[in-house]
Amino acid sequence: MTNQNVLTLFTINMSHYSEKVRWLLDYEELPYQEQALTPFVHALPMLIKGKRKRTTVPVIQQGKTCVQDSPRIVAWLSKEYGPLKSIPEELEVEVLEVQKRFDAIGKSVARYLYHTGFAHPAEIKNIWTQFAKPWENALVRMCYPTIKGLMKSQLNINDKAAAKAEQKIDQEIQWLEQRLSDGRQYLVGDRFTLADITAASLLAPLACPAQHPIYSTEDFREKIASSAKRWSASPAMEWVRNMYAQNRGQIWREKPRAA
Ligand SMILES: N[C@@H](CCC(=O)N[C@@H](CS)C(=O)NCC(=O)O)C(=O)O
Repeated sequence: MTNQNVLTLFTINMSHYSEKVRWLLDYEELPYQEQALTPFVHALPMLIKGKRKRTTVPVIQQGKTCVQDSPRIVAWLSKEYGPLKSIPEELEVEVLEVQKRFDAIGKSVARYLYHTGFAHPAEIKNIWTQFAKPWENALVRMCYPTIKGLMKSQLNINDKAAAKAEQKIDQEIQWLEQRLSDGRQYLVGDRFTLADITAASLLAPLACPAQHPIYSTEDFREKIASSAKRWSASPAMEWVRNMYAQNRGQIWREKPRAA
């Protein structure tokens, strides 16, 4: 790959949508460099790169091209590097439907986890600043109450909304278990696809698979995701952990660079 062709993936370490695209790139064996951003500090660069009035990660960049939003990134990768083995042509419609379904619960998962997670500021600050430069580290720790307030209003984190998020997650877990009830291993067809990558990565912060560098830590499991223990022995969460054990491979063979 020439410099112009290098793929750069902008992520946040705790972000499950980032994990979805990271997993896809790893599975498709598309070489990329990951740049890990510090929450809050990420907003302006992502707003500028994304050009969509949004501040979200993941964003993928190749030369002057930047694509924001995970399903748009999937479509762009399919166009540039397709056909992708995770989206077999004959299963494409169904695979993309399942992608849409699980993309739609990402916000509920984040809302639900931050609702309990914010009771553990030391752990949240440590995770947020894993890749921070010294000035970012100081800024995020100093502004934590403000950042927390902004996130609470932006993500609508309150008791009522968290209870609704719990119901929504519960419904999707039931859908997943119903889908797997005939003994199938994969969500669409008889092979591993983007449908499995999306479902497993969007549910990973609840299932806390051992392979994930953030969700597997004791601080994350015991503090941030403590409320998700209610599902932890469910067949759906076991399926997520199996997908990780069997199909994820090593995450961060190369540590991301701080952006
Ligand atoms: N629809 C987007 C959602 C991405 C998203 O919500 N990302 C979260 C992290 S998991 C984020 O960037 N939050 C910070 C922000 O909105 O500025 C996608 O699929 O990429």
